[in-house]
Amino acid sequence: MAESVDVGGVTVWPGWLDAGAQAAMVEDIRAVAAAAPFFTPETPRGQKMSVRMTAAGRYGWVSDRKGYRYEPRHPSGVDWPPIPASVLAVWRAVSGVDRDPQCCLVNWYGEGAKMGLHQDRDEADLDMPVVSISLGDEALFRVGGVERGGPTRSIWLRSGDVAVMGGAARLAHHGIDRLRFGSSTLLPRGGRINLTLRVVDQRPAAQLEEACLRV
Ligand code: MD3
Ligand code: FE
Repeated sequence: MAESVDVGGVTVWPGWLDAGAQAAMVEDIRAVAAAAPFFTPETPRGQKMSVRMTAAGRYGWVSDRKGYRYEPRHPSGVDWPPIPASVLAVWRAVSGVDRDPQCCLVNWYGEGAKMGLHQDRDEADLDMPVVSISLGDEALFRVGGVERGGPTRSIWLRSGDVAVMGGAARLAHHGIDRLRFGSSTLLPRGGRINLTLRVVDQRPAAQLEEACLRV
């Protein structure tokens, strides 16, 4: 495996997945989307986001006029499908923690889609990292500090890259400025899929006690 790169406290592993593993993961995501179709989230103010979303795992992240939150079901009422084994394997290899993710958020970027600078802070245990997997077209990723308005750094994320946001970077502002649409042939009609893996809940009390007794 190649060396990792540090971008403002985010650890990026360029080319973590080879072409075959990327293609297999896309097939796994197609199956997720067949069970839990992509939808277009709206901000609480009623603005449509340019990214389409779905999820796998115990929880999915949804946003609509009621606000944004984790939900145990897809807007259609079905359970989210399980997180594919190929995706779980990446988390287990890079997260450095003993819990499995409870949400695999699937973001689908078409031509012109972007994601504004934001923090991910809807999860209860911020000691748990977020792991991101990029598939398809290259995307200009920007990361800043915990405070809004500070300096930012940018890096192109490419298909197969894995990023780990832990420690101080967990609350860093970040976003996707733009895609190089059509830069990858992984998705036949172009675009980008980003998977973000998250632990949503606080660790169960029984596990907390166990952890305390061990020290
Ligand atoms: C840095 N997604 O879903 S992934 C998101 O490419 C999100 O779709 C972007 O931001 C995407 O919330 C960026 C990389 C990422 C994810 C979470 C982070 C970077 C992060 C949390 C803290 C700091
Ligand atoms: Fe985010």
